[in-house]
Amino acid sequence: MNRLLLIALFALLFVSCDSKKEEKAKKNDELSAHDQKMEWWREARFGMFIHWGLYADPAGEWKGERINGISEWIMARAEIPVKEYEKLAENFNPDKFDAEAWVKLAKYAGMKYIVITSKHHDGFAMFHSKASKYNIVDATPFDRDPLKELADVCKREGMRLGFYYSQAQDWHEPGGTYWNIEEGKPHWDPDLEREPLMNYINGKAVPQVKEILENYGGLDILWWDTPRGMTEEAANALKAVTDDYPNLITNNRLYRPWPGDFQTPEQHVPPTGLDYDWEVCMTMNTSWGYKWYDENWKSTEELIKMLVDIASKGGNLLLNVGPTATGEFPKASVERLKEIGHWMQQNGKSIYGTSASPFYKLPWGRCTTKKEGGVTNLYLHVFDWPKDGLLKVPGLEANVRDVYLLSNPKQHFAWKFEEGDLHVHAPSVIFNEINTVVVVKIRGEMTVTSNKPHLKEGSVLLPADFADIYNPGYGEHAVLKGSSSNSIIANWVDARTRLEWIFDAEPGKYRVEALVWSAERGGVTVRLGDQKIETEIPDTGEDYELLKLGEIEITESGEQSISLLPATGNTCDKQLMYLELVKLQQQ
Ligand code: FHN
Repeated sequence: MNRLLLIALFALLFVSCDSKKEEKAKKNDELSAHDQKMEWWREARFGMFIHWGLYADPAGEWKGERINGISEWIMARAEIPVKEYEKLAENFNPDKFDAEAWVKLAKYAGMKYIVITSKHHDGFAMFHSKASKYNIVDATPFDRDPLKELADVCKREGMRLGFYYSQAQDWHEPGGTYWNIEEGKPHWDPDLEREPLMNYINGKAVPQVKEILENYGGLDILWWDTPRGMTEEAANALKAVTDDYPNLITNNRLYRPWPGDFQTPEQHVPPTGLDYDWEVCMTMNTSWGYKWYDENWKSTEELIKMLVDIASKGGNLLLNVGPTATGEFPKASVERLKEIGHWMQQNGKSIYGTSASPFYKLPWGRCTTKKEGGVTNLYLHVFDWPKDGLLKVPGLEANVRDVYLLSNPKQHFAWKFEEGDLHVHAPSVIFNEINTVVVVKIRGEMTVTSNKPHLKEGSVLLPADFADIYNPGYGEHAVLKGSSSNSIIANWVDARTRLEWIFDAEPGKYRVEALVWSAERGGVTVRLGDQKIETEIPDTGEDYELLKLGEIEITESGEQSISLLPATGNTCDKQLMYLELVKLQQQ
């Protein structure tokens, strides 16, 4: 190649690199320091929580007895004296621990960060600590620092890393708090002579937090937990340590009045998201720590839909794994992570760096969005592929340039606008049984008319597919069955399950009606603010019937929420009802 041409090409390359750098610097200047710090975290959307400690050894069973509840709480639940629990360390030898395998699996699953318990409420440090001998290197035969190994692999693999640290509860220390300290109850171990909280904070918590921040290559997240019995003085002592790390992201659990960098809904997804950065932490079965007999696993389908649901509301998912005492992930977790990974490999683009859905609800699934230059991608997550061949995107006005399958961009779909909705022609092939992602490419601005239920011609219609279903963390789950216009809530067999609808309405009295099919399975409660109506549900015979549930009053105009739950005393030992619609009729 001619020398002059080569020089010109180099010059061009430098100019374009420089202008890229300038562009980035300009972008950074525009972002606040906080936004800059949060940028990778907001982009990530999906992380792995790891609860690993001595409790993995008893794994939910103590002296031959199965102990109820989450396994990492076994010391408190079984009221194990400190000296007795300490003995677990003598045999703790997780020689199958392989940091590389953990990180690689998290990476394959599409997770962009890992948060691991460095010390849980039992007070045992899973890292080498000079501040307390009660740690994995000094107190067990294992003689390795697994968190150091994990930190090294994370650095190498480009995986962000955070440590969980239980700053208030420490059941092992005389000054640490415990679960019922705020009710003035004594620690269950009478031999643990109590000391002031600040002894523990200054003697163990502050030095250990300094250790984890200094010795593990620069953590990205510090995940505080359960601020029970926490004082402002104690919180300030810990905050003084983290203040030296401006890029460290912390959650809202250091001290109740302090917001931290993100909120932490636990074991549930907020129905319409939150207006502050947020991360749902969620177990795959019902325990955070390994519990050998907990077989209550959420399915891969549930987990993928949960991740998508959260992303569509603008949040992150921190999905938990509880490794065994040998240092391995349970088989059921591995299977699920691989299956999630399989979906993420093809569809991850519709999750990372996306923003919340512009739609209120989509009967067939969810939506996430991403703006790139003048183009907006709408990622339509189709959980229920339409059987009638038509995927309707309600209330969209936009300059649509293309509609295609994310996992195979060569697969284009025909589309047209009709009566204010975008109609995408959906062939009868179901591309992905769990969730097919269809991309709608839009040039320029778009507008969306909200489809939130509202008062229209004297009534508000609340269809089954607009309900948020609040199932308990474990047990049978109520589900939405059917698709589009004729969905129903089915399998409502748990008395703790609640349905909730959000809608807009004007002040006035309303008759509450429900279109249901039932065989006299007890009563339901309707709740709106402080108002509560309980009604018996009769046998509706062969067909669905519109039943009157009672009357409520709305006193202010704007957004409202109404819930339906089993009535007091209804144990739901049989399916309560099939529900198609709730209707509020203005009186
Ligand atoms: O008590 C802990 C529990 O063991 C677990 O660590 C969870 C994870 O968010 N946090 C506390 C309960 O909120």
